[in-house]
Amino acid sequence: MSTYESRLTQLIEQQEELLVRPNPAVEPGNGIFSRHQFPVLTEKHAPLFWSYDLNPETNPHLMERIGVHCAFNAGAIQLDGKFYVVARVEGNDRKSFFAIAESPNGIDNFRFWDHPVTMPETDNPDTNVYDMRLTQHEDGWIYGLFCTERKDPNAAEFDLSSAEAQCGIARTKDLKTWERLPDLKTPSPQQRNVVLHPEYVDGKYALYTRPQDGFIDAGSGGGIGWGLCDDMTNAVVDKETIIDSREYHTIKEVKNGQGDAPIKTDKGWLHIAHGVRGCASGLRYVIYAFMTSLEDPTKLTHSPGGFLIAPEGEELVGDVMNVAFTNGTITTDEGEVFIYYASSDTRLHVATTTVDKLVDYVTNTPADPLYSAKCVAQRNELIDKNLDYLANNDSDLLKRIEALRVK
Ligand code: M1P
Repeated sequence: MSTYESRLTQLIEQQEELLVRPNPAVEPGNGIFSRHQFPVLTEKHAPLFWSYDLNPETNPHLMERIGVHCAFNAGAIQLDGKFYVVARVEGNDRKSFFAIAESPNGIDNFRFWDHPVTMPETDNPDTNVYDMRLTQHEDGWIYGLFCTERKDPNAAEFDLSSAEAQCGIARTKDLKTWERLPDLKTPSPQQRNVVLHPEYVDGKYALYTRPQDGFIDAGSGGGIGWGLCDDMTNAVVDKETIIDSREYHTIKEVKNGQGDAPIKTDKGWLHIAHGVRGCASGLRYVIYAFMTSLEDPTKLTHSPGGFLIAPEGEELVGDVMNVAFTNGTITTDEGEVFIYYASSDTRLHVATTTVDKLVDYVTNTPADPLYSAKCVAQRNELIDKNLDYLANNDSDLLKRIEALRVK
């Protein structure tokens, strides 16, 4: 057998195994959501014909020609019962592009479509595009808002790193054909993590923004912003109001950003976002949740303390370490929630839960009291309530918990 034939057989077998592998929930978890055993998308999910020249005459060693490096931060949507993610796929050349993968159940069997998304450009070409948020708006369009990154036009001659991030906008009806619209204009020097609210507010489009002074630093940008705009074909936000602020010594002290569009629940708009803090090993990205009012979506009503999802195990390691990031969720008519989160800018995972559980989490988890002494008081309150409960109930399971205590 030639090198070409044996390598091709191996590659096909490995990919077949990967694509159909079941992805069971890891139980018991924390009761809020379930992690699943395997990532839902990796670079190894990319079709072989994306990276190899499959002609044995021109590629007898069956070498990769244009490598796919990773598949991560994905927007998500359910259409006609199928689960779709629009992943950020990155080539070995560091450039990201969007590619759609679909699954029958949202947790495994994801397969990429044959071609990545051909995203039209504006007059100002995008150097890099990533992190699409998909919103099915009540105007009938599916909008994809994403980061468009370009070289900073004011960078000094030999500064080849400074960049500018802005919000690119495209819309589609079928995820296949995309109409590119002008980039969003806001008062802020740069923008990333901009998300379209699914409903009109006061007859206008509403956007979650993330004002930032520089490409990395939020600077004077105070947190997750909110602004209204008249027209998505020429989107201008004149005024940004901060609805979820950064806070000293919290999981979101350096910056934060809206994940996907919020989930509408009976109790309010449920948001899943990311928060960033600094530490000796660099920036640490975690996922957190909050809720805003149905009547006034700029009003924060619940802000559970701490993170919802933090990177753990192999999630901690990748191109950009210590990152859990989300820009896609799917909520089914049955109230199941699929949170697509990526780890360390390398691979995509899913956490499954329900609207009921998330509402319970957001409304019953106490807010961060911001001081250690207050955190101890908060925990003591829970401990005392539990010990009192154990003392007054004597079912077998409670007795077993009681037996674990220091006597
Ligand atoms: O590298 C971690 C993340 O950094 C950025 O997020 P933020 O704008 O909050 O800093 C984005 O580039 C994101 O894609 C990336 O995962």
